Formats: sequence, C-alpha cells, structure tokens
Amino acid sequence: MIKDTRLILALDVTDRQQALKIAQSVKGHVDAIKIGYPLVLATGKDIIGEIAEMVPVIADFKVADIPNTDRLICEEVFRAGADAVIVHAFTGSDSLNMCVEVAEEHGTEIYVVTEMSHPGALDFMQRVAEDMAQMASNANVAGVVAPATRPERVKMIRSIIGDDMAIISPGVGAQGGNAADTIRAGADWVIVGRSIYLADDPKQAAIEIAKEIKDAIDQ
Ligand code: NUP
Repeated sequence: MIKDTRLILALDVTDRQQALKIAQSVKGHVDAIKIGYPLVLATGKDIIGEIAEMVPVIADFKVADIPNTDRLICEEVFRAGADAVIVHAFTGSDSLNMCVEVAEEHGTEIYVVTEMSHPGALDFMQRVAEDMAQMASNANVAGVVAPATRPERVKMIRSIIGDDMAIISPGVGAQGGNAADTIRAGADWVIVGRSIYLADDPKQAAIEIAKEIKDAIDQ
C-alpha cells in the first residue's frame, strides 16, 4: 500500500451501485478500500476486482481456518483481484504462514488481527493479543490490525512488532476512536467506515479525516 493519506475506507454498504459510486468519489482521498462480508455476500466476489481497478482493495475476510482451507480462501480472494487479505491470528502460525505463502505467490499482502476494537475483545482476545502480535512479527506479513478505540494498545503492539511492519487501525468515528490519537499512538493507517460511507458527502468526510491525520503528523 502506498502511504499517502493514511486513510482506509471500510466500505460496508450492501448495494453495488452505491459501493461503486462511493469508491469512485473517494478515489485519491483514501489509500485503500477495505471490503468484507457485507458487500461481497450482497453483491458477489466480482466487486473485489471492480473496486480494485479504482483503489487498492483489502479484503477483510478475517480468515481463520486450517492451513489448507485458508490457502483455498486466500487463492480465491487474490484471484478476484484483492491486494491484501486480513486474517485472524488465533488459529496459529501454520495457518498464518499458509496465508503468507499464498500472498507471496500473488505479490500481495497479509494483515493479521491482534486485538479487535469492540468491547468484546476484552473478553478473550486482549489476553493473547501480545502473543499474536509477536507471532505476526515473526511471519512475513505486511502488518497487523490494532484497535483505534484503545490507542494505548496500539502503542503496546507497536512496541512488540517494531517499525518494519504496518499497523492498520479500525474504530475511528462510529466506535469512538479518534484519527489523530491513533496515528500518534503509532498506527500507519486508520480505517474508517460509517463516518465516511454514511456521511451526506463521503468524499468530503474522507478529506476532513485525512486532514486530521496530516495535522497530527505535522504537529
Ligand atoms: O478490530 C476490528 N474492528 C473493526 O471495526 C477489526 C476490523 N476489521 N474492524 C472492521 O473495521 C469492521 O468490520 C468494519 O468493517 C470496520 C470499522 O467500521 P466503522 O466502525 O468505522 O463503521
């Protein structure tokens, strides 16, 4: 991913025309568009390639299976045109390494979930998040997903993975996180969904968040 606006749109709409219209309008104002089950189940997997023609696509399928099934899933997603896939860490290193192997064959990227942004992540995930970040840093992944709702955890995860891997961070806006705090805590990109795609003018909303990010970096 090219680091420019440091903003990723989570495009969780379920209407094909609306998705394409928003993707077109934010083009140039976001570095990637993250799409996942809502859009792909509603419209079909061809939407991955259609959006990828405009803006790089991160496929948020949170892949979490045995290595062979993970391989089959990642192959389909990359064949459909995705530039990156998000995978879960809790299935362990063999599953993760299989995803990395497929990404290497396709010249694409893997991002690994460490600790999720919602309150329920405190029930189980947070207890093993640091181990999962360590596992991710031992694998050849592009980066990890860490919670913008807890900037102190972004900072902690950054201290584990070092500076060579990216942190992409959801939870800004609708979930209560703040773009500037997240970037200051060490995230490379923030991921924003509802605050952009539900806005009257998604392009303007993206421009405003990108400006907040830029101001935080320039400070
Ligand atoms: O920990 C995570 N939190 C999270 O919100 C991991 C994710 N992949 N996401 C996704 O980021 C979530 O599924 C949604 O697509 C996006 C956040 O959207 P919003 O809360 O900004 O609308």
